[in-house]
Amino acid sequence: MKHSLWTFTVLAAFSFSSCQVPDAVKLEDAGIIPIPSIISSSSGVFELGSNSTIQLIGTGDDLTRVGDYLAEKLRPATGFDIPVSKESGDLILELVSGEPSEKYRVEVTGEAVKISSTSAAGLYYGTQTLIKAFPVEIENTSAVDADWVVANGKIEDEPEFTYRGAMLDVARHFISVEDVKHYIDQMGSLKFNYLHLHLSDDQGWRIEIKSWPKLTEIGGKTEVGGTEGGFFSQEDYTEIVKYASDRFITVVPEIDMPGHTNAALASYAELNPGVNLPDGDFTTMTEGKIDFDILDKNPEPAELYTGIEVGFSTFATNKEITYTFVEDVIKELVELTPGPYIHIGGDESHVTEKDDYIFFVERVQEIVTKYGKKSIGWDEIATAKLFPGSVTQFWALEENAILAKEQGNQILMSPAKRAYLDMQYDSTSRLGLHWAAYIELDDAYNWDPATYADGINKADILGVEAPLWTETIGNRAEIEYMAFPRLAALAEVAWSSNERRNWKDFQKRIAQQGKRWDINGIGFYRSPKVDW
Ligand code: TNX
Repeated sequence: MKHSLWTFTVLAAFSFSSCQVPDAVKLEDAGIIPIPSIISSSSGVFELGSNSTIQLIGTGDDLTRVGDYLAEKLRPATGFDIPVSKESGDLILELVSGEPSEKYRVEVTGEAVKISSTSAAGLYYGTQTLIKAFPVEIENTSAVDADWVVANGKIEDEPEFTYRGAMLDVARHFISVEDVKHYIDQMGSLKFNYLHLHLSDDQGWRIEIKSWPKLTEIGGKTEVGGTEGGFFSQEDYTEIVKYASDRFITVVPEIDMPGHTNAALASYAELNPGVNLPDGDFTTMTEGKIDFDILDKNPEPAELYTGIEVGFSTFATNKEITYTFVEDVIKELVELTPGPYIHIGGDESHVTEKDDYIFFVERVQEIVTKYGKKSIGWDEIATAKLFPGSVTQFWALEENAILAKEQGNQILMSPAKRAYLDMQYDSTSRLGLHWAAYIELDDAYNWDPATYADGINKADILGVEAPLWTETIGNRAEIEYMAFPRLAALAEVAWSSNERRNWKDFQKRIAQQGKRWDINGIGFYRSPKVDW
């Protein structure tokens, strides 16, 4: 009798306590991507309730924005008010004094959650981590019934690389402002901090340049496959820059040159040295060389191009008008771009003579420098003299990365075999190319930027970028299918140290992320490597 009473008491106490304080998955198992540097757990949970409030400690618009962001993220699914104030709160965002860094700390106790950092960006990353520590139902956009608990513990985190980028090719297929913003939202949640926009290519010119209006009037009209193209007005571009910056993401605009310029050459004949479309007649070339004399006298605009060949176009590198043009474009872009970089392209200029290419790349860097910015270019630019601070984006040739390093310049790692989101997952993928590789989720995950290329070490690397080329990708659903889940793998490659990363653990965490994407309505690729 005594015994069963004891059993009853214990059971009652158990069920009573589990009813009062619901369980939460430990922070280690919550599915946080990218994996934070340090996670330690303790017993108990913090529970968000209808009286919860956010308290801001510190000053500045950025701090308020992060507070509002957290509130807006937590309100819909919980149905709670979650006011933001300086008074008091159980969700505390503290901007601490000190050298601003992206490092942040999250401390969860039964009473409160406190996120602290010396920068608003750090607080933003902390809120992203916190959101992922809540049950996945927090992603709902209308109220659902759930226990809004986070396990007690402490997270300390900081990024491995200062540049964590993603690129959208809006030239091969135009991508609308709305779709770019949607991508930015996902980038923000994965702690990316640079959005590279590939704004011009053979198939389209996508940014309004007021001093050269035909670029968009003519060059923006079409896209791959011959469908209608489009372009960003300067207002659209500014809106993207602002939207990104509100999420601590800096836009890097790219004008690809001297190759990949057919859309510009179709818009303005005077830029055209007369190289024609692939399979077209190269009538203005004599013995494989471009006969500039003929064209200087009688330049013709190129035809608009809607195929997917590369390497057939070039600016006339020996004409002064080319540099007037480039300077006008860069000047207008710089006025719209608060970030430090202008991307000058430089890849696959197969019909530009080597000397002409080098001359061009050096002059363009000079123009970028004149307007107070630094250049980024695809790895071929390292065959030219690099200006101090110019960044070489490694995509194909290790020897070019080495050339950059030898010149004392930094490298942005985008190896096509690992980081290209337009590569097919396997031979059955319905979208994508495979000239570099098939890239399954584990291929995108299992590489170390610091040992990937012989002779290129951590200190030589500015960061990691995941490019999405769009020859085969034409709408939001297709973007999502190619980018996710691989973008999350690359976010972890860029943010988390190699020692901290582990494929088996990532497999589990990405499955939880998949549940969030399902709630967000993101149609990701269900890689067979993951038990979704
Ligand atoms: C190579 S990567 C290119 C792009 C293509 C891409 C397709 C690079 C610098 N140039 O022009 O879109 O392959 O995967």
